[in-house]
Amino acid sequence: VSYKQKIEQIAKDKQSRIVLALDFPYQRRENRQDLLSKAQNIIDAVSPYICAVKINHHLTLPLGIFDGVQKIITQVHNAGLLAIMDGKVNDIGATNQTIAEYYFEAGFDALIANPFIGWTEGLKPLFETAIKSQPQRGIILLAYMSHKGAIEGYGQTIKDPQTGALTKQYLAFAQKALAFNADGVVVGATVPDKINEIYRLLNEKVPIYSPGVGAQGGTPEEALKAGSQYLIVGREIIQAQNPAEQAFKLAKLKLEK
Ligand code: OMP
Repeated sequence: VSYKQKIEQIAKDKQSRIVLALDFPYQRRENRQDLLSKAQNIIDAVSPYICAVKINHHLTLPLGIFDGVQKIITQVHNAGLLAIMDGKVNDIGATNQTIAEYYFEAGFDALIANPFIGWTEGLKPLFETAIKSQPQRGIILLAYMSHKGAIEGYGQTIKDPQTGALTKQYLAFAQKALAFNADGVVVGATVPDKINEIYRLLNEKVPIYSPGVGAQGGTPEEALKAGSQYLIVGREIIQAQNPAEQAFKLAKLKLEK
């Protein structure tokens, strides 16, 4: 069973397409021990209303992946959820492979990567590492990021090296995600028009994950209407008065679509 099929099943069973971005602000050395218990408490509170937890450098740097983070992954799995590592992997293939081997050994089910590196000697060894892992792991590719500066890279007009035709960088990335059989693409909730363009191109063969709801100004309703299948949400849940209630509300939106 692929990662893409697993998360689809969990989303259906739990009736939630919310991926919790388990991000906390910088903590001074003397306060870092609290990070682990804070993370564990949030997962305990919101796990009934989410389908996966996305971990970023916010936790891997201070806690280490084989110490604190592995405990979090175990908790995530015990709650029947999947764990995504937001590594935005972006290096030569041999390095990407080593990065992936460590993350997968720690228990992550999927890894986010940057398609700007290209296939040969870039993404290919990463996809191969994911596919041959036991169980098979997923690779999610960025297609259009949620921040304003994304237009400078993902928003560029490019000339297709094969056909010579002009196209948008993000559409070329979406096309590649299809060709590589990626497990998902990330498109910012802040750019619903681009979500929709990409959605029409992908035709539900590759699901769209959208971060940028709330704190970054995107609205969940617009992202979902445009075609996002999963919402990646951090501060809007973590910094809410009642994170569980907030996660529940966001999960319900999709069902009302
Ligand atoms: P909040 O803005 O707090 O909801 O967090 C969003 C999370 O999604 C953070 O972990 C970001 O690093 C991540 N993210 C984006 O915000 N924008 C992107 O374009 C891509 C990602 C990502 O790859 O998850």
